[in-house]
Amino acid sequence: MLNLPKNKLTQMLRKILEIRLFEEKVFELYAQNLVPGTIHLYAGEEAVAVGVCSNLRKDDYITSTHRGHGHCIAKGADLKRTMAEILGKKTGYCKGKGGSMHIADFSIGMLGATAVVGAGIPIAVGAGLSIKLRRTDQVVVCFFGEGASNQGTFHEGINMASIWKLPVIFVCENNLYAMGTRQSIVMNIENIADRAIAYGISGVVVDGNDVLAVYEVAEKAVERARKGEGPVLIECKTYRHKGHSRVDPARYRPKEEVAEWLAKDPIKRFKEKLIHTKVLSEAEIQHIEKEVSVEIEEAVKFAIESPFPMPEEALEDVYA
Ligand SMILES: Cc1ncc(C[n+]2csc(CCOP(=O)(O)OP(=O)(O)O)c2C)c(N)n1
Repeated sequence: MLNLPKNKLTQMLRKILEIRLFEEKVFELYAQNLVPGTIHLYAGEEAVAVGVCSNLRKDDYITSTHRGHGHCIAKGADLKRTMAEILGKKTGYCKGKGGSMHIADFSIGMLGATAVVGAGIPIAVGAGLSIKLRRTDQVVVCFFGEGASNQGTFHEGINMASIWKLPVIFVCENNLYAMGTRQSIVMNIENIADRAIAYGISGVVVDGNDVLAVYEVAEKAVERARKGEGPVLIECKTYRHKGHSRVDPARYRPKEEVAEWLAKDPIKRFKEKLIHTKVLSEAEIQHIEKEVSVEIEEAVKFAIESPFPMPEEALEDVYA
């Protein structure tokens, strides 16, 4: 896998760091009361967004969830406009009216994040149908959690994508918990990927904390979808470092389990692999980290200095 060119691997490292450092900053800003509403952090799951999106073109699409910062950044979102949206500012992607959970930007193929669990799935299937009717070779990636895979939208969406052979890659981020509910309490299966069998498509389980493993599996799925061979369900086994949302201390998780997963941190593993295989030196990695930190500071400054939307703009851009 490390036969990927150095610039590609460096780009992947930069993205994974952007997501982590961006969210650490959002976490701080929340504590300073600068973030309206709540936030759902993605820390610990970055290898999924980066491994998958590193296979996508700008004109490919993604749909996302309430935990969407990582997906947006991995798909090429501008850090300044993303930060401004999270802070509810007019310069944000949705003019500050969407906030953390509803970032969309069609120009980079980001069809939208949604707070309604499972709601991105039919949107992705619709985009897949549009690609098929327009006869382009774009693909759609649909990110969702294992909790969402219990929703009707998952079952109907995946069935339609299968019968019509739509270019949709279903990516389940299985972080073991839906809010405080452990998967084993609500599902009699261990692998969400097994659900693919019921719809006649292939299902693959991958280590979601290994960005290169995710890249490899996604590469094959994207290739198949581009050729018109239909959807694939990829289940990425991963873990969120924090609670469900910013207000959840996550006391329902055993300490040993948390420690075990923190040791499998996707960023630590990727850095170690790059150093071990001499793709990048420790100094080179530190340099990239510094550059990313500066970029994030600039995004924070931009967002803080941007104005809030005016109350009279509340009904603009509303479609019903
Ligand atoms: C339709 C719907 N039902 C319930 C909720 C409340 N809710 C928000 S996030 C969440 C858990 C989602 O779990 P999962 O799909 O596994 O994603 P994760 O948070 O683990 O990334 C729930 C139940 C919601 N937002 N929408």
